[in-house]
Amino acid sequence: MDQRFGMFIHWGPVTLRGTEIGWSRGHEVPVEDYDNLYKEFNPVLFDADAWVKTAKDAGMKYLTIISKHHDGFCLWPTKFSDYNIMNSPYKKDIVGELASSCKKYDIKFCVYFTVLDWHDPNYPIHSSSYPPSNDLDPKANMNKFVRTMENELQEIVTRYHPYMLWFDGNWESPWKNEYAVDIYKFLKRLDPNVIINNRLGASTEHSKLTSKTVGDFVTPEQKIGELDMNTPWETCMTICNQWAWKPNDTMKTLKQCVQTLAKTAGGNGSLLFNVGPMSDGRMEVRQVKRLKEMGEWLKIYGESIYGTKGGPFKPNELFAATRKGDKLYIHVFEKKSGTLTLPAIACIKVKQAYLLKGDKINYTQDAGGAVTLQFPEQLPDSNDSVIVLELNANAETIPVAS
Ligand code: JFZ
Repeated sequence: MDQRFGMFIHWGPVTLRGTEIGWSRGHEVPVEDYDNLYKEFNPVLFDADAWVKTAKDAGMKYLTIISKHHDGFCLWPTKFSDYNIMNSPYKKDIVGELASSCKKYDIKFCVYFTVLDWHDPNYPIHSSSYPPSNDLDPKANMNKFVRTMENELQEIVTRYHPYMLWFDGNWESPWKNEYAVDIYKFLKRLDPNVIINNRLGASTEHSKLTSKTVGDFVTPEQKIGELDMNTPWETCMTICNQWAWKPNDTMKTLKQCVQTLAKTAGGNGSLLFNVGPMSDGRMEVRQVKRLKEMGEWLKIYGESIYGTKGGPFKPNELFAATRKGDKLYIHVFEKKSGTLTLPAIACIKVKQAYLLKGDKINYTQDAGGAVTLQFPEQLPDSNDSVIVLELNANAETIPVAS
């Protein structure tokens, strides 16, 4: 949770069409066509170091690559399915090369793995849809399917030593919670330190912890999680709209990107920010540039993000708060008026206030503990200017303001 910011990568032969990974199979792209794209997949410009360097320069601390998405194609050389990268013209271990580059650049390497697999004949559902199809193939064999899944996961864990496993595709009826409980135990036996997300147990609820959750943290998708000091959470969100590359997809502005990160940290969560590289192996120049701009912001303001806790105030459109030691960081998104009054922090005194890496800020604190900050004429950063409040007590133990 201290890392706060990671790169999600959705990629595969489907980028030759520019439609959504998995979901476009049998819709925008006919199944016959989709399932043969791997024969043309030859991303000769793929450079693992370049991708990892892009993550590093963005200020990201970890990276999660899909190893297999719902279309069943494996980006690593697996012994347990022929539908893998070694049978494409490219024939290089994408997952392995990224694992090595991450080691080189000190980025934590993590792996996404889908449960449901519409391509595997042993999995009973063969078509992409939500709500899921009710058409269950009687020739499918879930026991065999689960065995293959275990074998593939064993390869991934023992070969690439992922820091974290990010499961997905746990919402269809053939998947049972018993399978998930077994696989969770199996994985923790293989590597007691591996962290596992909450999309392994059979469920359609990803944002909240439930009594049946199998996994270590929750995963709100395409929305920022709510302030929560108890349950670890990681929001996954796309830099554009589609998970896999789409030509001319609308890209988020720098303001949206920076404020998303600040609101996530302000809610005590992490942000897994998704990039979809192109079919030739490169990431889009405009996306790399945008990520770099986030990195530039983090170079100045990183101390208010990494290793902080969120709260004690709920993030909103005007501001978010993070905290570490005796410091409270107020992320100011918008200057609606000349001042900002924060919810009261009872029994705690603000000793001084200043712009992070900048000048003093005038403020008052009333008898109830509410602080009013006086904004300068011009805030230094139009996306998020951070004001530091130094307290006479530990900021991390302040109860969350209701
Ligand atoms: C899932 C994947 O399907 C998606 O392609 C991407 O990998 C994302 C990170 O995770 O997203 C979902 C999950 C559930 C539904 C739709 C998309 N759903 O229940 O409709």
